Amino acid sequence: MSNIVIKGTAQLDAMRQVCRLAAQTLEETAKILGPGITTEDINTFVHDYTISHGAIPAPLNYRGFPKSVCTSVNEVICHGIPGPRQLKPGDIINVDVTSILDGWHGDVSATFYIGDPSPAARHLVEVTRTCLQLGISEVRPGARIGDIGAAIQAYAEANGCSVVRDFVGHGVGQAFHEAPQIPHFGKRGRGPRLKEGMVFTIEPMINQGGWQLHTLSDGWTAVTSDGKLSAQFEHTVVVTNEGVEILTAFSAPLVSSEVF
Ligand code: HM4
Ligand code: CO
Repeated sequence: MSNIVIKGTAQLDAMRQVCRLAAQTLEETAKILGPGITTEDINTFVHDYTISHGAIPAPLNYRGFPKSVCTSVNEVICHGIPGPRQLKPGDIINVDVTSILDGWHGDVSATFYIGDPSPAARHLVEVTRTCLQLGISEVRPGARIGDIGAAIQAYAEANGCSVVRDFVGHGVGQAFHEAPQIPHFGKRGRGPRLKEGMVFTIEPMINQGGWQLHTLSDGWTAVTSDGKLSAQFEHTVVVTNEGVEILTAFSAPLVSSEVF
């Protein structure tokens, strides 16, 4: 857990393949979202799409997680468990896909609108999307891990939002979660230096209200303590000699199939 694995050419080719599949899975999932569908429907789609492409859904049975995808609605910050909850107009939902292909993991998530969002929900989701972009923009050889969190925290707080402290981005490769940890808050110039070949997620969870959370009795579902909305976007990235390559990049709009 404390050893940062540097990926070479062959490993990066494997990571590109699984990350492309994870991004495709999320892009196809976006097309089934809408009022009336349940988070269980999303789980079924992600599970079947993953298996039919020769991959394995990483969340299933990971440390006892019971489903193949995380679905986090409204005040749920992350690790929402799919079930009978029906989506309704005005909801926001993060869908977090992690695929395993040939033993390599690709991790990506996005927050989607169901129907027309309230102005406050739209503000939160757009701030969160920009936070991910600003974090990614810090990535280059020689930069420090703290630079990523500092950029994200500054933008979130300047826009009246807060940054979740309890969950961080992480190295990813032959394990789902590897070193290093990537906090989405912190101070510029602090932490380990980034090196070419490091692969990790950046996945800011941004709240409308306070950053405090609690976990439901299912042992997984993390919710805001004040009941206000939370949003999240995530990419898997690699440090290149040029700067950064987004391995889970999309060709389609990230936020909503209905609004954009
Ligand atoms: S478990 N998603 N995510 N997420 N875990 C099932 C679906 C899951 C996580 C997770 C974000 C950051 C860190 C982690 C983690 C250990 C400590 C066991 C390596 O579990 O770091 O797990
Ligand atoms: Co997670």
